[in-house]
Amino acid sequence: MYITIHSPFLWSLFLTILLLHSPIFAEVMFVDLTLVPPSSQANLLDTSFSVTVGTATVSDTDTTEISGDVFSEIELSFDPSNQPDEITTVTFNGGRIEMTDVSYRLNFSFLGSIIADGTGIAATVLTPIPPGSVSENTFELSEHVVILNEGTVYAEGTGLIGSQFEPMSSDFAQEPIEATMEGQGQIEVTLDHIQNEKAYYRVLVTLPLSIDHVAYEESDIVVRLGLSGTLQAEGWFSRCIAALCADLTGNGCVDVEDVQAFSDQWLAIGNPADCPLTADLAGGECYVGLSDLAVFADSWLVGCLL
Ligand SMILES: [Ca+2]
Ligand SMILES: [Ca+2]
Repeated sequence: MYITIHSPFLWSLFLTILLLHSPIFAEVMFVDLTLVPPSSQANLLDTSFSVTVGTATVSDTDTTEISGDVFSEIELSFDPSNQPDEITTVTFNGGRIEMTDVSYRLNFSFLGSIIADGTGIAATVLTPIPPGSVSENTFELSEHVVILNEGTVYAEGTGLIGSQFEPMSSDFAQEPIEATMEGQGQIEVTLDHIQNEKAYYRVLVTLPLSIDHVAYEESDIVVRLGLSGTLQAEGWFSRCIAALCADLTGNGCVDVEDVQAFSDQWLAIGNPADCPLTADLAGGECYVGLSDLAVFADSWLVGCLL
């Protein structure tokens, strides 16, 4: 069959493929990490609310269950048997983590009490200066931030303390709290199974959280919010492990016809849970971009009779 390449774009894609045609380098995977169900080990956080009046501090604690997801971008390499070799970077790109509501009651004995409620609180995780580095499956939390950006904390007092303590309200949507972290997180990638020329991997991220935030400070009253525990989230990605994954026309050879088919899906986006894009050869994020092109280029002319 005689094929003509009409569009200049197709030509440039074609030339890029020829240039990229080289051994594969580290691959970037886009993984939607979902928080695992809360247990005593993870996603059940201890929170605290404390009020210091003068030199006396009264505090109360409550637990909160967290759920939701964290979008991540992971760069890693694979050995010839498709086992994960080395994870080099991890970048968190947001997502939404919900907290169940919390309430606190602080007793100042005969002086009265302060009642506080945290409702509708949600947060997101970001890497301010991407990418975040990973060494031996460990990353520094100082390279990432948790931002509380939804929900409110409302507190008011009764009795004598109530007359000293103006009702306080923090709206995180109006004034987000950006919490920097210390310590180290863990990231693990394991090969789960291989099916239809694709390898499927599981990612597990463990992130110890410790937030201590001054929510209010006026004359001799200081209000602090605390949060500690472990966030754990898991996700999946797949990658093409056979060169003929790039044979999009299904004739057993990766050639210019496949470039045409590839370009038809170039920059297309679909639902990762049921991805219709055959050209999504890498990343498993159901998007056809440069990392897919690199895999395509690596498969160039495989199976073709020359
Ligand atoms: Ca083909
Ligand atoms: Ca892709």
